Amino acid sequence: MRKSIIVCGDVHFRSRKPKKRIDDFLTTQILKLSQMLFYCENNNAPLIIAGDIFDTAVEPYWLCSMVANTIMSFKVDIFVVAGQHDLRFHTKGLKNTPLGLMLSSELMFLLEDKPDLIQDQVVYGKSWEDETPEPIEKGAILVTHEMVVENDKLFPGQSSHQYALSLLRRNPKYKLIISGDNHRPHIVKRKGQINLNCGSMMRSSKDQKDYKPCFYDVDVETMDIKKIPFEIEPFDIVFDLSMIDKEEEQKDRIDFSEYVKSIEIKNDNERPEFRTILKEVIEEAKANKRVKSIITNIMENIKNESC
Ligand SMILES: [Mn+2]
Repeated sequence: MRKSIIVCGDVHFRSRKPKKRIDDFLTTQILKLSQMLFYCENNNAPLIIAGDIFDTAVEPYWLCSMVANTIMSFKVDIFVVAGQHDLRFHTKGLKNTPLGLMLSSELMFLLEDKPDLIQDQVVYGKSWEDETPEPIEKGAILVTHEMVVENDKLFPGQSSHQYALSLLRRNPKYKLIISGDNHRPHIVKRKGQINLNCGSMMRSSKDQKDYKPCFYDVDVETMDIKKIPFEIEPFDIVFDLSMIDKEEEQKDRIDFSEYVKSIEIKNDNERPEFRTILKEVIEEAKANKRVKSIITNIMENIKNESC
């Protein structure tokens, strides 16, 4: 019989639905959790979540209760590491957080640098910004919450990431590294090692239009990985596309209202000099040379006339 662990990442349980989602987001989240737990129970397998179980450390009690009730309706062990979203102000310690509550009530178990034996496998955990535990023997499993990318950075200028291949190369004693944080999934293999990055459970923005969220069934003996798609509605059923279209239209227009709001004027003495504001706006808007020279000329003319 297949001996497996069921794996997912970045669940992000949240009480407030993302902008533009028009479905019953709460029910959708609970249904997905139920789908996974149902699968685990039927396959007699534990669930491992690679961090960011809750979206914020201030999710309300009623959301925690719904999650707890769902977990209690199944007989499944859940092992987790903490992501930065699980922490209060992204600082260490789970006291006074929804995840802390799940752990103290033993609805979830925290994987740490002292290994757990799960399905006869030695499993270590590395929560966000923890040190990578060094396994005693080869062939261990690591569950980690850190930014691992397959090939490309997620956005230009991203620096706090690492590449899947180099992560595997640097940690040869792990046969499987399950990672969360990067919401884009990948499976990267290297000389008998695997990095499984699970991706997010929910679609929360228009960038995920073609994204099909999944969880994974990993056979711990053969390392065969089965991808199990979450049951989802088509994108245009759960997202307000008209709002997205409008946003696309406005994409190239730069909105300075936030910047203007940020210039709080209490009295005339504190009013920033007009030239300073103009200069900052030009910088923000990345104005081209022609625009810059027109503005400079006008400013020169104003200066000359006022002299
Ligand atoms: Mn996340």
